[in-house]
Amino acid sequence: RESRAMKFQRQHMDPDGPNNNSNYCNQMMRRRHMTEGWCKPVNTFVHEPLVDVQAVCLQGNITCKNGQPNCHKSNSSMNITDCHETSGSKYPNCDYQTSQKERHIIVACEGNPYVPVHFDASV
Ligand code: UM3
Repeated sequence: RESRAMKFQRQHMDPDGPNNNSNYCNQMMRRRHMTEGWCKPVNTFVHEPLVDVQAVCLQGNITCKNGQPNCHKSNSSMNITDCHETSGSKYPNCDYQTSQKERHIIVACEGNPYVPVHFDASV
């Protein structure tokens, strides 16, 4: 079955993006299987090399939103796309707003190797 590390990559990694396309989130949320059974309401894609995102696990250690101690904030800002479900979206016709940003990312890391398993926030 899919590991938590592989799930992070499926849900949050798109190194070859962003494409300047207002349909990006509608396409990617479906292609990455986040519109099956429900519409995942908020999801961020990171457009940086995987090694650079994995390296965030060695950067500034902070508390996660859920109180766990294993979150890390990137030293540099990164190219990301936030996908937000629109007010008119109705499963199974999941509809998203696409917003490109440059932000520091905060990820939770786990395991050995210590790798990203959850996207906590961008700041
Ligand atoms: N989420 C993002 N980006 C944000 C905030 C939240 O992708 O800026 C996602 C991450 C979580 C989900 O899914 O919302 C619930 O918090 P994950 O644990 O599978 O990464």
